[in-house]
Amino acid sequence: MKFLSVIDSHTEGEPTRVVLDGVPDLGAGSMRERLEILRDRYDWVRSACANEPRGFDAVVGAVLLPPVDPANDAGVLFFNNTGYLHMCGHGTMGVAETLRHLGRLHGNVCRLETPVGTVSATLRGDGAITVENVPSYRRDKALQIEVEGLGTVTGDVAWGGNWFFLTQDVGVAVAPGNIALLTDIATRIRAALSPEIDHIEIFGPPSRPDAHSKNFVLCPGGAYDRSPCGTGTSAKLACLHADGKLRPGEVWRQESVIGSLFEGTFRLDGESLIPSVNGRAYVTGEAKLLLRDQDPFRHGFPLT
Ligand code: PYC
Repeated sequence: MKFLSVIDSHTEGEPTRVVLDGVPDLGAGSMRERLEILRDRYDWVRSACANEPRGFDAVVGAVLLPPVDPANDAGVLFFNNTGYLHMCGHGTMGVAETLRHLGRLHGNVCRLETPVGTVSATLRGDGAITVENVPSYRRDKALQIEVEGLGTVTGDVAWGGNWFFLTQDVGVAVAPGNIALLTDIATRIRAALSPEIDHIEIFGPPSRPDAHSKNFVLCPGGAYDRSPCGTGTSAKLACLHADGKLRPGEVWRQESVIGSLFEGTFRLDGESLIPSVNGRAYVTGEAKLLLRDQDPFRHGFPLT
């Protein structure tokens, strides 16, 4: 029987499952190299944690590893129900809160190596955590695509640690009652994009008086992000700056489809835009997942 020790948390409603123990040795290479080994040889770790019956489609997993640079606190590889993420904003907050819960942090700042660069998380008390993300930028402005059943949709393509297609142009309110419809629309938009962009972010007016905007984010595995999406908020900041609508240090409050909130801001480092995203993460459980050899679903079953 194999086992995986995990700690579950949520960040503004979006789950993170940190895998602490039970992952086979991934070597001592870069985070990209270790990600390839995890994907190519031990994908069962991902599937067992993120797929039913032990997980569900919204779960983002995070394998915690020793860092390459001992000055950093840990390395982390993020995954979901269908594959691997380059970075994850809400997941970084979940990892930081998990490390604090375990007493593994020495101060209130933790530095984590990801396959796309090192990020930091500053714990501010009461679950509030600010992530300083990788440099973010807009690649395409006002791209027009033809979407089946929708016609022409206009949006930007931006990098915030993952790739996003960002649009306001769908004619459906961003509201919990429309999640099935928004999922269908976002899935059609993704199908129309070539080359593929794996996250689709649809914006609308906020419901909360303290927010600037509300979003619906379709993740690669078909689940929607319950949080306002840390990498998606970073991509949005890059677009707002490129349009001259947000200056360094100004705060953008991004509401999620379920009504939770991230606060985003950025600094400029030469030509690079460095986003910071603030949200709240809470540990929800500690578990040892048991994967018995006789259990036909010990490695989960994909629904997509
Ligand atoms: O917070 O960056 C994020 C994220 C990506 C996918 C789900 N959450």
